[in-house]
Amino acid sequence: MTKKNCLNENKNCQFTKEEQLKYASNYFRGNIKHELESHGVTNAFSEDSSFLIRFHGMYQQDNRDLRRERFLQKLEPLYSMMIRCRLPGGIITSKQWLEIDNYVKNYTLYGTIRLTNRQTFQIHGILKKNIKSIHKVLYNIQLDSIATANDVNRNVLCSSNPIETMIHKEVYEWTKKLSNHLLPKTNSYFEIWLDQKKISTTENEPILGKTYLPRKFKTALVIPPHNDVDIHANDMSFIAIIRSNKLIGFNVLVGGGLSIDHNNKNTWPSLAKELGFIQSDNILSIAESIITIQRDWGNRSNRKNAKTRYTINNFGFDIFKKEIEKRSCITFKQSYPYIFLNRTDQFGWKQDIYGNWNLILFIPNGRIFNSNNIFLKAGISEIAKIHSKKFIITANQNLVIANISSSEKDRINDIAISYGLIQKYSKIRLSAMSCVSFPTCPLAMAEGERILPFFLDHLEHILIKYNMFSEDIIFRISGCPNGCGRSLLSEIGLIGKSINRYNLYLGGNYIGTRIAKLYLENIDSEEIIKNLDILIHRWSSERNINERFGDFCIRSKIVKEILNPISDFW
Ligand code: SRM
Ligand code: SF4
Repeated sequence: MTKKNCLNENKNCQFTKEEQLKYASNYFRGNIKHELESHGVTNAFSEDSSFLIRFHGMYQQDNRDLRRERFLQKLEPLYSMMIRCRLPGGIITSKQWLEIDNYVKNYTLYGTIRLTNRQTFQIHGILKKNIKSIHKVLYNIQLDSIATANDVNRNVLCSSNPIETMIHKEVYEWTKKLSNHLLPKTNSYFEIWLDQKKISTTENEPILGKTYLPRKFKTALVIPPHNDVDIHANDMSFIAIIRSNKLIGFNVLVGGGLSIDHNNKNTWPSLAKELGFIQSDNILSIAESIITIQRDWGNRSNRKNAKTRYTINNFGFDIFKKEIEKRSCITFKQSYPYIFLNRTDQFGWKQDIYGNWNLILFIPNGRIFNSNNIFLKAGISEIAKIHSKKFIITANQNLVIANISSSEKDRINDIAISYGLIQKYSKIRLSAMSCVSFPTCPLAMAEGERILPFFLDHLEHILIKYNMFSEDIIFRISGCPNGCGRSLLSEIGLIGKSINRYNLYLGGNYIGTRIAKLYLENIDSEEIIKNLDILIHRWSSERNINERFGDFCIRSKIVKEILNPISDFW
């Protein structure tokens, strides 16, 4: 293994075990095929293979609720796989949806589809013996799970607001092109999961390289004024600049990211920084330059220091920017001004500029299942049977039934109502988000998705008490400091520490351009509610006109504003 990717040639640089595995895996093949075909006593992949299958969009998990009971019964954990589909911009046809819905019903342990905050869906609970069947289903409907996990460019986000369709269509086309351009080129996915023949003996990855990226890499395209994709959580973002109703190009940003380690000051969240403006047709060149710099300069000896924001910090922003210009032969122009007004999806029936209708459904936590009174799974599949166009998964874990003609509208509305898909919810609930966390996430420290309704019930009650019920607050939970629920970009953010204990962060803003600051550490749900009651009461009586909760927390010095996360976050 060469050391040419070492961060610092002079130091005695050690590659991580993950880097060595990637290098030796022959483009993500490793021993996966053999382990897939051997039917031993375990339902699990080995540790090495479970790392490598991530490059094919799967995670090995077990049901953590059952761990203890199975241990006592001397059974191995209930292993299964979660698969994440690649869906640039979140667009899926109704026909594809029906096939997925059908698969989930017949082949999974949990029977649910989980919309993610990166505009795709995850299927949890697929047994190893069934894993090839999901890839066949995906292949038959022109989908796959390539590059949705591990050290590659992940599912590319695109604003999902269906109203400004003309611009949306153009930006979505760039989203697809970017996704395809940055995709791994190896044939290993097709050989392992679809039994296709090896097409060439010499593979190469012109953009990503043999050991791919040092860490996961995230890309988003956004159409102001809606920051619905949360650009600051991304390594690379493109802000569509629209003048006279035309897309004239993009402002480019780099280095956003949110994960931290509790009490590890060498980790910090970061907002993405503006590089400048480019014309639309320069987007692939610029993206390729950014990603190859991260490939070549990113830290491969410490995965906690490997994301783009750390590379930028290690080398310096100006040097990073100059290198992009050098590699792409494109000079950034001055960024254009733009504004963000919100992040939350618009719900209900909305007509686009062509006169087509869109029904934007609120999906609590993105979890598609049938409960006692809301039949999300059944209702959406009924709609998919009659609506021949597309659905859009939003980066807020919601679903748009898009492009509905006026003649279809009443029928779809009737189905939506009869299955309970259209309900009245408070603003705070509609904006809230949590990561998955227990029982499937192996990294979970505290509850996420399952405890969100508890907090929202209490918060609604508090808002009613202080006459603030019509107000919106961005409230988010992440079950651990990896921060998948994007808590550090919320006005009230919880990050799990251990069972029923969280750190409480405040002071992020409504539009997602300010990082939240730690207010209280390691408190339980009762203390969280008690403290939020006091703070919301103060906000209701001391706020300036229309002042948002996050802004109030900063102005009132409840928490200090984070101007430079490296020095101010901890
Ligand atoms: Fe995430 C890992 C779920 C968005 C930061 N994330 C995980 C895993 C795969 C756990 C694991 O590694 O075994 C979780 C699977 C749980 C499960 O059972 O489904 C998981 N992440 C999610 C999802 C499903 C949360 C959701 O409820 O929507 C999101 C899937 C997005 C997708 O479709 O690709 C998800 N994860 C995020 C985000 C938010 C975003 O990207 O906008 C972040 C923070 C932004 C960022 O990257 O800085 C995020 N996830 C992480 C990290 C920390 C990465 C790091 O920089 O250190 C991990 C752990 C890791 O990679 O080592 C992680
Ligand atoms: Fe799992 Fe932590 Fe991500 Fe939640 S934030 S899904 S607990 S890794």
